[in-house]
Amino acid sequence: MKKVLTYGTYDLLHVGHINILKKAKELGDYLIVGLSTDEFNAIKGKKSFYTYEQRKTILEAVKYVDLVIPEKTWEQKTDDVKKYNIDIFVMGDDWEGKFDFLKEYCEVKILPRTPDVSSTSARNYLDEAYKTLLKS
Ligand code: C2G
Repeated sequence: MKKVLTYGTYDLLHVGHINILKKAKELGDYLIVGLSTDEFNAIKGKKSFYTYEQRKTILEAVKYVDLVIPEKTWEQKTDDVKKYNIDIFVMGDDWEGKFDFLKEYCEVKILPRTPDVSSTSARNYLDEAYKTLLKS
């Protein structure tokens, strides 16, 4: 069984997330997603719209995802690769080169991001729509 691992915040799930999860799963047989906890997001300088538990529930409903584990630190990736016997580590190309140290333990595959979609833009749209609603 070929096991694949990827990480992310996966807030406000959108087609860019689905595309990379689909492609990651197609590279193997079993996909594990390291989902950033709310505390780790704070370290990343991110504040997600949905809580970790909500994002986990949503992610677990995606047919490409086999297991969701918490991503609590930058440093856990090597341990996770070993612990779960990972064959392929996958990330979008905004992370190109950042995790090459994992090449010692598994294949590192960088995939192109889906253009013109992001949780940030969705969040901004929601914020603006809500402000407009409040004014009306
Ligand atoms: N992604 C994508 N296309 C987009 C947006 C995101 O392919 N339009 C990919 C990213 O490249 C990443 C994954 O979807 O591989 C999750 O993206 P985020 O939730 O934004 O994750 P990020 O904040 O980049 O956290 O340790 C790694 C970090 O936890 C990654």
